[in-house]
Amino acid sequence: MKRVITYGNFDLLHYGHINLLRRAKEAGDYLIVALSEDGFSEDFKNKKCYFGYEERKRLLEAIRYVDLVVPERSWEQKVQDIQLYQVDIFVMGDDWEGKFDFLREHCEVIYFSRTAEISTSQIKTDLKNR
Ligand code: C2G
Repeated sequence: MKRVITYGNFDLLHYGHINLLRRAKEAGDYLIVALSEDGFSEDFKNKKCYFGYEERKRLLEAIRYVDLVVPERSWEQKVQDIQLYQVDIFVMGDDWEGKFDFLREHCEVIYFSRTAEISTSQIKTDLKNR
């Protein structure tokens, strides 16, 4: 069984995220999502989530492609996660292209193209301008 992992806030969840999760699942058989905890997101990613961790976790668990949601608490946990969850493939959108190549000694690394036309900031702007 090929185990895949990916990381993110997934807030506000939109079809760009779903496109990523679908391709991540298609790359293997079992998809783990390491979901940024609120504190990590605010303190280290400078992103204040609209939905709290528990709500974002429930949303992700309702997606057919997602098999397990675990917390992302630090930038440094990826190698440990790959070992702990016996991960074969690490996946991220290509806005992260090259940033996680150091993981190639532990597992396959794939960067999928982002869904260009949508982003949470774009959604917020569009809603404001309505
Ligand atoms: N994504 C995408 N297309 C979009 C928006 C996002 O493919 N239009 C992808 C991103 O490339 C990422 C995933 O969806 O792979 C989650 O996006 P975010 O929630 O913005 O994740 P990010 O804040 O980049 O956190 O340790 C890694 C970080 O936690 C990644």
